[in-house]
Amino acid sequence: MTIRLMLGDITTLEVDAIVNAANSELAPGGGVDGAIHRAAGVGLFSELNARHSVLPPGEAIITDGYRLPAKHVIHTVAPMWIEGLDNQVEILSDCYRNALRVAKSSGLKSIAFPSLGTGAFGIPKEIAMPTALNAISLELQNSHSDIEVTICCFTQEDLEWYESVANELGALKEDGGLVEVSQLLPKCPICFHPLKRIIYGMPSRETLEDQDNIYIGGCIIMGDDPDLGCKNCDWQGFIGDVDLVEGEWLALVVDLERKRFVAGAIYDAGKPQSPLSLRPGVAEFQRGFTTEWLEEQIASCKEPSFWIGNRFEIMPESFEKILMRYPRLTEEVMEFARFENLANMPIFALP
Ligand code: AR6
Repeated sequence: MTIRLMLGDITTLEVDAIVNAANSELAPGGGVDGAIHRAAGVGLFSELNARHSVLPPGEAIITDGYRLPAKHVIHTVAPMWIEGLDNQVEILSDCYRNALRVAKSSGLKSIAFPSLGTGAFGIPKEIAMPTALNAISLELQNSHSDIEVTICCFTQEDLEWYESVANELGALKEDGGLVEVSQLLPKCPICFHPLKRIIYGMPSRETLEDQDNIYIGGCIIMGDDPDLGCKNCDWQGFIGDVDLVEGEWLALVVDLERKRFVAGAIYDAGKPQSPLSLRPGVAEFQRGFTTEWLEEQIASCKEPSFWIGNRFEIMPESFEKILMRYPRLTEEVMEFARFENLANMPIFALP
């Protein structure tokens, strides 16, 4: 499985879909968005305009390609870069992942991406380029997709960024232009087999779809339960060992329609030796939770959504901001937050 890197104008590519770095209003903008609208013609504008809807960052929709050589355009919105916000890489990953999912569910065989978020939205290239390669490779692996993926760079500098990231990981093929996906996936530190996430609790049907090799863990998460496993040599590890997720986090389920929290938990990522139940103040928060209870809470939500973040950010005055930043429940967040660790938290209204 490979990702093709090329230099060029994405509007000229004859692929099943090109991806647009759109804005949430789906209004024609500058950059690649402007170029796509100009090349596609007014039909694209009319189709988007008729939707009367906002596209939240990270999500993706498909339209016709109109006068473009590409059959379709998949529109996604990257996060606008704000130094210091901690979920932007996650949202940018969602853009790539959801665009690939839309392509797959539409039966497409080839897709070309621009460097989402690196123009007007200002995501630094040292963050955006590895995120793109990482998100695409994980999604291709997890969905066992054989879709042909191209990353179309508008400048030589961008192309060199991708090449150097892939090269560092030993993933750039010698003749150039092709990145070997298997080299980009996280590897077992013992036998170098690609690692699998261990999912605990209640994975959704979609999470499991096509993922024959994923580990399903037990019901209760303790501080020393592993996050990652190697099927090949039975090594088990923690996300903190492998990437940057470490420290104390708080996960909340929010009923967006009724504007209230329905469940929450504090958990410790990447610190196997410190079970949360032993910490003052945390045991109470965890007391009395069961999976059934949580299922009931979620079922009672008209519009459940999820918030996850550093627990020190949780201040009443920041709730509105939080909801703007995390307005959706993604599979990754569900996995990451691990539902069964949620506590029987008192219900309280948003300010
Ligand atoms: N082909 C391939 N890549 C291109 C092309 C092209 N024809 N034109 C530009 N790029 P940007 P963003 C590259 O700003 O950062 C718009 O106004 C460009 O060099 O298009 O996600 C939208 O409406 C850069 O590497 O997207 C939004 O409001 C990359 O495309 C906002 O900009 C992305 O740059 C989105 O900002």
